[in-house]
Amino acid sequence: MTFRIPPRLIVVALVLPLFAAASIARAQAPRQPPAPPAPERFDGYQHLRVRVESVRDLRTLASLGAIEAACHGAGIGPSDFIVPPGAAALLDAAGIAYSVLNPNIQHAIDAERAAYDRARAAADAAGAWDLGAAGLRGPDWFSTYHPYDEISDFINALVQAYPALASRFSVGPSLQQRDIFGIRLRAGPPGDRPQVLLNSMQHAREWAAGSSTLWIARTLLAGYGSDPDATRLLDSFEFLIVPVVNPDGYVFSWTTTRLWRKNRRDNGNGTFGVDTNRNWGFQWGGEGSSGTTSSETYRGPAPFSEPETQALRDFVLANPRILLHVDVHTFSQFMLSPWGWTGALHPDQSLYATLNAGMKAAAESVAGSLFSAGPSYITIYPASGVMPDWVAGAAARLSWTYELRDRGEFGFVLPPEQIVPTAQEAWAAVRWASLWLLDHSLFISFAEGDPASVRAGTSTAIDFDVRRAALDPDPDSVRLYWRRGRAAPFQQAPLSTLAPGSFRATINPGPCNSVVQFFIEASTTSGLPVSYPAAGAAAPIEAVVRQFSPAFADDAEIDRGWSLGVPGDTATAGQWVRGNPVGTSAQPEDAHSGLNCFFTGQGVPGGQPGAADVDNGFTTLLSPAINLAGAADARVSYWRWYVNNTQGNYTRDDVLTVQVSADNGATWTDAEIVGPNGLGTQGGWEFASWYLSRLSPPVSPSAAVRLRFIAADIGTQQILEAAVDDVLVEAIACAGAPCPGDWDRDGAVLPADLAAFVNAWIADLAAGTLVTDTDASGDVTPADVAAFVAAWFASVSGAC
Ligand code: 0X9
Ligand code: ZN
Repeated sequence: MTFRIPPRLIVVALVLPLFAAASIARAQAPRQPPAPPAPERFDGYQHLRVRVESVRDLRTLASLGAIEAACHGAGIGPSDFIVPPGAAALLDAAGIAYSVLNPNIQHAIDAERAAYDRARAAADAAGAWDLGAAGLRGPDWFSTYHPYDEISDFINALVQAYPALASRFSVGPSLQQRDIFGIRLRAGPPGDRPQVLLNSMQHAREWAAGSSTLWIARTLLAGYGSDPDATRLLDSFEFLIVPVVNPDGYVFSWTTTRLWRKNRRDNGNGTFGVDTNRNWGFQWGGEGSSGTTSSETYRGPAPFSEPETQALRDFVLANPRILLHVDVHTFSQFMLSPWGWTGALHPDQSLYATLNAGMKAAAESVAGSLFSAGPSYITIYPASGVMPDWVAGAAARLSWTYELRDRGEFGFVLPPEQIVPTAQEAWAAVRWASLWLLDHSLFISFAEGDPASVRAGTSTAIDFDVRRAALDPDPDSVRLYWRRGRAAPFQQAPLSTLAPGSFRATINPGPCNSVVQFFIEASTTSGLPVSYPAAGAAAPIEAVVRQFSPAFADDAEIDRGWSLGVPGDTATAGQWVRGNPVGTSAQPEDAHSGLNCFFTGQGVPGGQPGAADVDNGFTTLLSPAINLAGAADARVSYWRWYVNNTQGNYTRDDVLTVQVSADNGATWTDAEIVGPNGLGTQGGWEFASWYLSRLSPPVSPSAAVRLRFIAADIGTQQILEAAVDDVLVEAIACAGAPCPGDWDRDGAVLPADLAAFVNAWIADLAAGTLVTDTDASGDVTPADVAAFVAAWFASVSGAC
């Protein structure tokens, strides 16, 4: 195939005259040499997912000229490589297992270029691209990828089409003096509105990342005034979108090497390129970055040595109202929160976890693509000097890396038909996070979810968090207001601080079966009041006061009837045992408490971590039947340990599944699934707790409740170890039924209950909600008053 220089986009210019500024920007960009060498070809190059089992395997791959395709750095486990023709046969000979994700990279590259040439010819013939904005003729601009100049022209065309909403800006020049341009989107004057920064293509070859941020820009603009979300977002935020952070690399990926990643720095020793996403000056130089100039993750000679990172750094610093930042990449379908440089959790992890879950669900709801979300280091791999770590760490903004489609089938050369579906997923996630931040000035939450039950007693603790979301909280402003029943005035609960942002309120609830209502108030440091729930006293949380009594407690010191493995288990090694574990790098040395715990497979002292881990299937730890008959709910808690070295493994396997059954094991409901990557997969004892009533679907307590822990090693073999200790199941119940005369559920039967009932009955006559249909006749009648009065008299005379 002969390479054709992408023709300068004059078509759009004919239809939509461009601003002079844009022409100047383009005039500054160096022209391509008149006859560039033909692009490098990748005929017969294959994209493989290789099961790397040793450092020797890595050396073999390197000697075959394998290119790391997802930049994990050298590691054991499944990793993607692009290998030259013939390499697969040599891997076979070396006994290294792999699966073929793409049998010939060049086919995808050829198809991609053919699609561009076709679209380009159609645009020339029609005299325009269809920009989806101004109703132009011609091929859809998003039906193909576009070279740098055409992207620049597209930005100008958007600005031209939406002058009231959009403007072009420049972040600065690249190393080769190309403009790193961006588009600013907002409706109305700037005011002090928060900003959202989206940038893409730090990595040149990740073309679908660039088309996605451009598509988001177009979607916001085209939707303003018609789509309620786009309208609200442009009314509330200023969006700053920088589609091509690394223009030199991007141009090179069109002209010469399609799979080029880094910028085009001449390293002076025959190698080219610094990975800008290892060059940021926060924890620069650490794990997951390379000092070798030829490496795909070469960090550069010093933090911020590159003009691209300098310019973007200065741009972020010059825009202090950036609240949300997403650095968009491809591929592998992840939403990655900080940190990348350490496995330690970010101080705002609870906020990040909430946003991770919401963005993942939003992206998955578009077309069913699966995304994984979690802190970068433990969810994909360590990387230091990455932009989001600097944005979160040095500039204190909320920051993510997105990895868009796919999971390896096409990788960086994603077919153009997937440009729009990929962008729609990115947009869904960005939209969800931005809207969430508009609705949440502060992040107020209960550790185990909004309580449905509180513990009976005179001094009951309610623990909750008040942390930053869009704004910072004033810790001195935090209050919890509560009352017995539904009618008394609210009172302020005494509070203590458990940790920064974590609080404990102490209340004195009424007897079992009464209710308490409560809500939280706090202010931002800027004085904005926030209530949780949002309506505060008008719609508080209501919880029933109940006894929490241990129905089953097992510290694993003695045999309390668990089954270590069940019929149907498939693991050939590493089955559950109970005992005193011998530590390896994967398995605990000590039980959580006492000597013993449950764990998967006993290693030998000083043995390999892979010895006696779970292999080739799953192994089940099954509890004895637990009697929860008559309970309203139950709380299950335990300490678990789980190690799964699946970093960089994009397929969903190798998880620890915890399930519960209310029918003695006939049917099961998932309680939690730990892994395959992210939180809870790095070893160490971790506490988990959940309520039967909160599961999906909710589980009703019965006389034969069972728990099971299933540790699975599916697919490629992993080092996998699980352990469980200190299982506690608490029945949540009251001895009797709620007192029928206690209308306001404050725990006392008083004349006020009669008055309250009559008021509610009068309201019900009009509203017809049937809350006062005491005699269950299906209608609100005077007989209901009579029935309630009778119940009230029975109650005061001691019937309950
Ligand atoms: O390695 C990168 O820079 C990103 N992945 S990519 O395949 N697009 O190159 C991921 C960076 C995310 N951060 C960490 N892994 N720490
Ligand atoms: Zn990337």
